[in-house]
Amino acid sequence: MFGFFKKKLDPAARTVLTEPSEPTPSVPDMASLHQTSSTVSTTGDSPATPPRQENASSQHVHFAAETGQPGFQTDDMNPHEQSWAARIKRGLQRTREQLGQQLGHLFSSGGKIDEALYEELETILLTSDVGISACNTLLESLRLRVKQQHLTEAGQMRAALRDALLELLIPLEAPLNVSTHTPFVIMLAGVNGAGKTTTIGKLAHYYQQQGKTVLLAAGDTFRAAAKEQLVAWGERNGVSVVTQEHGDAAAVIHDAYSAARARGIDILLADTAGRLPTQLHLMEELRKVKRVIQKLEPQAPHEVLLVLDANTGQNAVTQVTAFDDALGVTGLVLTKLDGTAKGGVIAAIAKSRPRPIRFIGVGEQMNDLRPFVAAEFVNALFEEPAA
Ligand SMILES: Nc1nc2c(ncn2[C@@H]2O[C@H](COP(=O)(O)OP(=O)(O)O)[C@@H](O)[C@H]2O)c(=O)[nH]1
Ligand SMILES: [Mg+2]
Repeated sequence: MFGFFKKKLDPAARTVLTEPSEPTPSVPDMASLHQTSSTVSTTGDSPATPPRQENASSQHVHFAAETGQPGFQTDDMNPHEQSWAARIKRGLQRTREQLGQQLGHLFSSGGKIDEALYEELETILLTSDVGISACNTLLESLRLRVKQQHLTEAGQMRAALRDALLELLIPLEAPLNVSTHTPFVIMLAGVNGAGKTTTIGKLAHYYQQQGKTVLLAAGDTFRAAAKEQLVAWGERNGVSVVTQEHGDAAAVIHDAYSAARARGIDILLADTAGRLPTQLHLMEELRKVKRVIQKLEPQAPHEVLLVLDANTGQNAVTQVTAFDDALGVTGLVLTKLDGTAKGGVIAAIAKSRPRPIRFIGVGEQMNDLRPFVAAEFVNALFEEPAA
């Protein structure tokens, strides 16, 4: 891993500066590197940071080219957009097979709208992890539409259900506005394996494509390989990563914030260790991260992003509630929609603890993350399967 990097030692700050050995689009500004390295090293003395002996010597900043330019070349937008449409459709394939195809069957049965039809519909919705509450809401909304529009045939219900689902999901469509603060701090939280680190890599790419500068903070100090995983994403994106050998999440993210501010970075993406909401001491660690950053910037973190694995189905709802109670969740990322038939959980979230779904993940590649667009999601779900 580290063989990819040229290491530079700054003896005064005792901070390791590393930059990708690959040719980057422009030459690093060494003055800014050194300025930042001293910023990083001095924050170890901050009262907000728990004192640790090796603190200063154990800080690492993996520097990428410092240009203010995106390190990643953008794709041509049109093919990219097309491929996203294909990706989301493919990504929702399993949910569509479960939900969409069963609905298709039901609606193409040629029957009349009657109680039996509503009952069948209820069963289909529940098996797609829509949840009881959202299911009831959808059925009520559907009954109303059927009445208002004087629908009688089962086939006419398809569009009505689609509209009902869209109405339920639209309030969750609230794109994240990162231009309110510089640096804009996004802290990612969630259970182990939800996709936090991968999402950070994808988000770094996403924001770079918009011409924004990004810094990553390796706040998962529990899992052995977590830091290396983040550094690898940094290398792929050509962005810098702040790490520590023996730090805790609060110390790493605190120092990363100082570095980001010193360098005028637009967005700081802070990784954290996975935890279950029942692990109270770990939830307390996240609250500490918040408190420590707030000493530097009272408004930060500007976004607490809860990353949810869509495979967990109804359990995702439990996670939203628990993390929100403990931390104040401001946005959600729903990952791995590509591998699950449980995409209906999105409706359950909308009903039980609505929080904006900022992004959805439909694969492991850099481009497999996009802002949540309710109509796009519903369309992909109701799309007829390709012949
Ligand atoms: N198929 C698929 N896999 C994903 C997605 N997001 C993350 N993963 C995979 O999920 C696994 C765990 O991800 P990771 O980011 O390490 O989770 P973390 O523990 O929350 O940081 C990795 O193998 C990722 O490649 C997604 O949207 N789709
Ligand atoms: Mg991780």
